[in-house]
Formats: sequence, C-alpha cells, structure tokens
Amino acid sequence: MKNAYLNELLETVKKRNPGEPEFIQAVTEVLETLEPVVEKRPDLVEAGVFERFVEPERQIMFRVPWVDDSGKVRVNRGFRVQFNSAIGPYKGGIRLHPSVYLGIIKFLGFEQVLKNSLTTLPMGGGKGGSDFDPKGKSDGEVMRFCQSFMTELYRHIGADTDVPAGDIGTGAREVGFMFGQYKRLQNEYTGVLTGKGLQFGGSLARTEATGYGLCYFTDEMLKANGKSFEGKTVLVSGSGNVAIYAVQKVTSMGAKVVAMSDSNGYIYDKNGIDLECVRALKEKSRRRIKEYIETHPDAVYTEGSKGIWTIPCDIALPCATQNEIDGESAAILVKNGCFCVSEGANMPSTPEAIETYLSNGLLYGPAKAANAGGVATSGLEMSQNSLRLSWTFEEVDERLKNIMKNIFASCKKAAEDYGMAGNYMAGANIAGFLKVAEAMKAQGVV
Ligand code: NDP
Ligand code: 2IT
Repeated sequence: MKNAYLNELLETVKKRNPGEPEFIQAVTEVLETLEPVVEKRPDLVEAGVFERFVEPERQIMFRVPWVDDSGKVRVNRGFRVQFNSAIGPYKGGIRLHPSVYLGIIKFLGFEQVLKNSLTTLPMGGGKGGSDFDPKGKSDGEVMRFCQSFMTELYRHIGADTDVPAGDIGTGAREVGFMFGQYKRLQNEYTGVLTGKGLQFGGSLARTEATGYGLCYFTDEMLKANGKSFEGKTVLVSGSGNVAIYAVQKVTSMGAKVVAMSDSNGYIYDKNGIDLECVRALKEKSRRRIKEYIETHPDAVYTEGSKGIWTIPCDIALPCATQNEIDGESAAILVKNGCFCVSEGANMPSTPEAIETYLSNGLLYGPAKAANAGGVATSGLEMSQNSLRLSWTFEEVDERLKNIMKNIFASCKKAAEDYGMAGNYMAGANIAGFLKVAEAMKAQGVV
C-alpha cells in the first residue's frame, strides 16, 4: 500500500488487535482497495471516518454455562460484536463452531458492515457466536446452550437495536430456541432474529437465499463478461445451508456440480451430485458427506477437504469457511482452466489466492457482494415482520434477484469510477464503504 495515512492506520489496527489474524486480513484487504477513495475524498479523512470504521462500536463477551446430558456443567464463551450502526440496526449471524474466538467474530462483523450496505437495505453490521460445538450434541443440549446464550444476549439486542440470524452451526433449530428464550425473557413478540420458522415470522425463501443469491450474482458477473453457467463444470465446497441451495440453483441454470465437501473430506461424482441424497444426509439427519458413496458407487470420497480444489472445473463456488482456498489451491484451479471463483462463504480465499485470481484474469465475485443474498432476505424478513404480513416465495425470490443484480451493478460501477474496472472486490469495498462513510460523516463524531 502506497498511501502513508492508510499504512499508519493499518499499523494501529495491528497493534490494537494482537492475535487476531483473520480480522487483520479482512481490514488489510479493504484498506488496500480504499486508497483511491482516500485520495478523492479528503473530507472523509478530515471527519475521521476511516479510523472509526475499523473500530467496533461495541464488543460483548460473556460466559455461557449449561448442563450436558450426563449432568456435567459446561462453560462456553459467547460473543456479540456490534460493529457499525450508521445505516441501520446491527445485523448479522451467530456462528457456533469450536474455532470461534473474538478475532473471527470481529472479521465477520467488519465484513458484514460493507455487505449490508451493498444490499441497499437499512442494516448496520454485527456478528455473534460461541465456541460451542453443536456436532454430536443432543437436541436437549443444544436447547440448553441456546437458552443460556440468549439469557445474556437478550439485553443487548432488539428488533430496532440488533437483529441476529444464522451462520455456521446456527440453523432453524438454534434460531427457534433462541427466539423462544428471547420472547420469554423480554415478554415481547418482535422480529428480533431472522431465519425464523415459517410459523412464527420467518420469511419464505430465507433458507434458500444465500445459495440462490450467490448464483444470481455470479450469473450477472458471467453475463457481463459474455459467459454463462450453461454446460459448465462447477465445484461447491461445504454441504451446509449455503452449499446446498447453491448446488440446487446452479444446476437449474444448466451447470453440472461434480463435488461437495464437509470438514472431513470431499466427494467427487462425475455424473453430477445427487443433491437429494446430500440433503437427506445433511439436512434431515446431520450425517457425514462420505456416506454419499454408500448409495453412489461411481462417486469417490477423499479424506481432507482441501483436495476438492484439485478437481478440474470451470467455476469454483467456495461455500464452507474462511481461508479454505490458499495460494497453492488457487494456482491449481487456474492451471486446470477454472475461469471464475465466486464466494458463498465469508472470506474463503487467502490474500495469496485472491492475488492469483486477479493476476490471471479470473472473474472473481467477492463474498461481501456474492453472498449478500442471505442477509438481504433477512432484511426482507424484518420488513415483513414490521408490516405483520408475509410475502409469497415468488415475491421474495424476485426481490432477491433484483437486489443481487443491483449489487453486481454497483460493484462494477464503483470499480470503473475509481479506475479499477473489472475488479469487483475493489468495487464492492468502495461501494459498500461510501454509503456507510457518508452516513457517519453526516451524523457527526459518534
Ligand atoms: P452450515 O453450518 O450450514 O454449513 C457449513 C459447511 O461448511 C458444512 O459443510 C461444514 O462441514 C463446512 N465447514 C465448516 N467449517 C469448516 C472448516 N473449518 N473446514 C472445512 N469445512 C468446514 O453453515 P452455512 O452454510 O450457513 O455457512 C457456510 C459459509 O457461508 C460460512 O462462511 C458463513 O459465514 C457463510 N454465509 C452464510 C450465510 C447464511 O445465510 N447461512 C450468509 C452468508 C454467508 P462440517 O459439517 O463437517 O462442519
Ligand atoms: O454472513 C452472513 O451474511 C450471514 N450469516 C447472514 C446474516 C443475516 O443476518 O442473515
């Protein structure tokens, strides 16, 4: 980075957030692409917007005690990072995974600020979570954990304050338990969480939204570059909420998905993935992806999830977790002829991987734009809750499609306006930042 002001700011961020490499990684990427904004907009520098932008408004950390099925007391750590509320109430998911610590929640919260801005809906950014591992836990254990988690969190959130939702390890079951406990403690029936069940305020198409939105965004990017999904071979990592609905939509758009994964390994099915089998394993019974080969003798299972990127493909859609594609995997993708990487997961590509995509001219759809369909539809769930109405699946899906089209258009335009045409990562960072920055400047030093 050439800009001395931004370099100094990044040094401060590094000093202030030791031991949090994911947060530093996310901030570095964004500041690097904001160099032309610093040059064009001295008024934002003057207003101290950049310094405030990289510091969360509030960070909450708390004890989450619960009792397991054998009667033993367990203790996890809970987090909620309320990053930025300039354009709306804090909004973002809750991640339940053993790898969760403050740095992960902070990077996710920071990304969420820009992502939510891109949706054009009035939502600020936040993220929460815990190092609780739902894997192998009974429904009763998950419920007691979620109730304990909400027993502290409820005082910090609210339909006009902060609206959590799902993320890794948090799906309909967990959101239901958290909603029930919030309602009991607050004695208030409001849309305080999104991703709720359809019987109690959830939106049709929210379950599908992140995966579908990823495909709508990617389709726009492909079309703008004279390409399409038709007849293409696609890799989709993960086999959770985002991955499953990305596979469903991309298949309906004419592509063939040949591989999926979980944290243990990946399956390769040259005939195209049988999604109903994956859904039966993952959505209905929480089993492992390797069981796919028991009913699909032509498919191959390989231990280790990273190997999925060695399979030749045209398009890669990482939908599992952060830093799942490193420089080495990116180089293999390029060598095998992959021409497009579009991100369903948050920050799935390391900086080396991104450098490899850009220097080889790949079409690169950055997470904060490409996966914004999930939170956008959460925003539509909030609207429906406020109206006390629910829209049809088709109506929500149509709105989602338009939002994803507009996000692509604003990334493309911002990249062009700031001299980086075709770099949608820079476009997403700049377009997302400018809206929040203008709001922060207008609201004074807060
Ligand atoms: P799920 O919990 O439904 O699924 C996660 C999937 O990724 C599982 O297949 C899981 O495998 C795999 N995975 C998780 N951690 C790792 C890891 N450390 N190494 C390898 N594989 C891993 O989560 P989602 O589908 O909701 O989330 C996936 C990604 O998409 C995350 O980055 C999330 O932040 C992002 N995202 C989610 C949105 C949503 O609406 N849900 C919206 C926008 C982004 P296993 O079962 O073995 O753990
Ligand atoms: O990363 C994300 O955008 C999400 N996990 C969805 C957040 C939301 O509030 O729906």
